[in-house]
Amino acid sequence: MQDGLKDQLEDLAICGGTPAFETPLHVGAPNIGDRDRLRERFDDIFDRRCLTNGGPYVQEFEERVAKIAGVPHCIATCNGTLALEIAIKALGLSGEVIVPSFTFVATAHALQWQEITPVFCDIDPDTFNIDPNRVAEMITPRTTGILGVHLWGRPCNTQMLVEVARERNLKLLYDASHAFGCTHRGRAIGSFGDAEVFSFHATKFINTIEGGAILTKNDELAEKARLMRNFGFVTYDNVTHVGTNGKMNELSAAMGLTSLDHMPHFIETNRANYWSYRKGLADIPGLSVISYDEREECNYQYVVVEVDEDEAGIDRDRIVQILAAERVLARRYFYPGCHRMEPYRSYFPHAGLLLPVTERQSGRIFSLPTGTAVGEEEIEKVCRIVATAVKHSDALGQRLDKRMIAGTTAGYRHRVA
Ligand code: T4K
Repeated sequence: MQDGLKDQLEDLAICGGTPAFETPLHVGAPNIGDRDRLRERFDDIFDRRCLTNGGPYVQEFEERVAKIAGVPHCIATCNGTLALEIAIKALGLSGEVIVPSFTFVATAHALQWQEITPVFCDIDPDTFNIDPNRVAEMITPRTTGILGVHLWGRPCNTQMLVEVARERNLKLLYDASHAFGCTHRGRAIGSFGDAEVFSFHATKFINTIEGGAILTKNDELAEKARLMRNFGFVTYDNVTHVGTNGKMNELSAAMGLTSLDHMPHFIETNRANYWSYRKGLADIPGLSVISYDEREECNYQYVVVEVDEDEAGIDRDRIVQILAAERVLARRYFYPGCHRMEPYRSYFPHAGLLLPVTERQSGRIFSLPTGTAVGEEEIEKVCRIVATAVKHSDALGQRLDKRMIAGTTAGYRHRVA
């Protein structure tokens, strides 16, 4: 290990070697912008004593996000899940809504929370997004909408989905949590369907610590969502809609504005990291990094690797386990699919039968750390670990007990160094 890169089986931490990293590398380590500028904004907020309830920073954040998404309305919220819940309510969804299972569980929960049944639809094996050819088969008389997810920032087949929605008179909502700053056919994500929702959680490339937003072109829908975000208050003593407290606060908006100031830099860093991984993993049999359409704008927020176990000689879970021992906390986003999580697993025990692609693909993918917290040097090390694991897959297979794998990443979850 002369160059600090691991080549031999014994170099690997899982086989007794020293872990490659002293401090864990996380998927989702937040990007922090210019701290001085952020402190200035914080001071300004405290000087003005306007901390929340539609202050000037939230308004500025909404204007800038709306402009990037190319829509007239942005309603900033305290997180992406609340944004989904409000959008679902404001659109009047009820009964059943068709949604992919291969997503973060918040997508399904936002429906179930309002006692709307998420009807899980399979994904397209190439895009990993909801398969529009399967959507029509899932429609029943109780269906009121489709909730697509632009997974990892890669767009859904919006053309086909809008056709189905129009034909069957369904609302079309997108969970665009991963897709801020991305385009599809040259048009900004945020501008498709009846409405779209972003997440600005700390783990997203533009973050407001916690935060989200609803984007729409529909004036009436925007007005409703805005009221619902603030308990339904029209004026001080007049409530016209059932509402919740979904407001973004001023400190979060200041964080968001400071993030936006650095947006080109964050994207460029993600893009450079993405290509370093592509290069570093290119010659490893059985491994491929999911691609982004270079003709479009992408945020490259997720570096996702697909493992073909037959070719690699090692499965996804073992690779994740080997990386965890090196303190590289790769994540299996979004294994095992919502239909295998509660309460959905109990409600629909046989859902997997209709989700063969989800079942297969969710066992093959993992995400690697990116963002401003990692650079070329770390990526080279990570790639070499993976290459060594694949090279010695036979020997490793005999040493590693698969039963140990399930808890591997969970054990590191809260050890954010
Ligand atoms: N729809 C989709 C498709 C989504 O992906 C999400 C959120 C939502 C809806 C809902 O949006 P929000 O309501 O969250 O705005 C994380 C995020 O919490 C979640 O926002 C995100 N998706 C999801 C993909 O990832 P977990 O449970 O995996 O989080 P956790 O605590 O394991 O953190 C992820 C990693 O980030 C850790 O390895 C440590 C690192 N980290 C995290 C935080 C918060 C840091 O280094 N520093 C930090 O401050 O869900």
